[in-house]
Amino acid sequence: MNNLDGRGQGKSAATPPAADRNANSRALFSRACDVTPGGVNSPVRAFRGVGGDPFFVDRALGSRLWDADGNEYIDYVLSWGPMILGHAHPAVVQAVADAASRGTSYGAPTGVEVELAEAVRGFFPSMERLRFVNSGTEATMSAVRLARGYTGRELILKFDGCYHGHGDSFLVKAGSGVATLGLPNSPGVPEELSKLTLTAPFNDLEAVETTFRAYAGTIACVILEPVVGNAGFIAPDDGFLQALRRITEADGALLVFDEVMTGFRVAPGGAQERFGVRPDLTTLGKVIGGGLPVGAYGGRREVMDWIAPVGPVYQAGTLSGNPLAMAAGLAQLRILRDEDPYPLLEARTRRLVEGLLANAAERGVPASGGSYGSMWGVFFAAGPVRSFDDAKTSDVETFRRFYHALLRRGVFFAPSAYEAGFMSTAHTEQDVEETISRARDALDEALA
Ligand code: KE4
Repeated sequence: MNNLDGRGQGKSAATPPAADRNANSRALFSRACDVTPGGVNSPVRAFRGVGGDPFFVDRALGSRLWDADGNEYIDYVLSWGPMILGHAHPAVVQAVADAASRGTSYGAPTGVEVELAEAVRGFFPSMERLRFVNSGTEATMSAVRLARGYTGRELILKFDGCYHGHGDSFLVKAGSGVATLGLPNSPGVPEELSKLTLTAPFNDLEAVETTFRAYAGTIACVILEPVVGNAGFIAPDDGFLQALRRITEADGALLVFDEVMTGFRVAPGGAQERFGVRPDLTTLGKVIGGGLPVGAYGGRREVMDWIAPVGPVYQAGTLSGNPLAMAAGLAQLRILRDEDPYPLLEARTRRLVEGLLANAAERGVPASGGSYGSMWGVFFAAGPVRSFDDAKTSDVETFRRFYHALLRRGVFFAPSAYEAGFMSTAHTEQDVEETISRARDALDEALA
């Protein structure tokens, strides 16, 4: 099946033996478990949220993934967000190859870092100054250190279910892998540090106002996923983000939008463009690296000027601004900017969610969901899901059965009830209709 730019799908690496379609993945998983905790380099990949063992990827192209046994999947995980143009886009692959031929890292500034920074600022004008790092975690850790340094305050406020990477201050009622694994707070995070992280339920404005009254003048920042993706997909109530802007402004706390996932997804300029709220700081990741390790944080000039070497707040990184990662990110952002795939991505994503919800409604299965741009989510819960507590009322058992029935039918969703899904420009209309059809059969199997 061709995808948007006419690239045909490649032949699968190997046709799965009729007997066992997972033999190679199972052998790799066994070896991996002998050398790496849980056999994975990031917990959510271990399928603990859905049961069973993970497949190992052999290759990917466009909207497709093939595993080590040659099984083909329509991919909606897309590396948890980065692959907005689909896998192995020729422009991105070529940019990385060209960059590699000139060396892979210098530890000195390059022109491509400046070009990518200018391109990012073109999408996010609130990022008057920005700094590249190597992951979303580094971006959020740095943004919080900066907020504490700039304000001279120590407390931060986050929301239950929001995940901001694995920085110590964030592993307090976090979402994503922590939620999937049911780890409320991670061991190893000092109690003294956890006490500096206040939490509130997402969309609970009263809780936020109460917290600010109780801790007036002592909160360095509020950090949030402006559209939650790490507790499943949860949209902000009308006015919620605007109210956070007003409350933080009045108190002198900084407003930090963690747009690592929402950036370039819910709109070209992220949630801050879609909802018209200008945060003091923004963190980015995923899409800006085109699949290579890149994060970024940035915002108001007078705040960012507190970052070394201009200011006293220290942050550094050997591979920050890596030329291959910058080249991949720049290639991807140029296409997003010049080809404007957003109307198509939004329509295709909306159609997918509509189809998945219709499948459930036709069978009397409680389900709710939504999407903004190319980020989406569906819960096996009647809804509306406005908070992490609401999300936890989902029927995870039905989700697990549905998940594996769908995987066997060649569709790869995030292996957790508490994750958002994505869409790429490589997903065709036929891919989406085929997905809805396979999901209908998978749901019937799950309910049988
Ligand atoms: P990384 O350190 O994983 O690059 O970014 C951390 C991060 C920060 N903020 C938000 C809103 C994020 O979604 C993430 C990472 N997202 C998860 C998936 N929900 C990454 C997947 C994983 O942990 O393997």
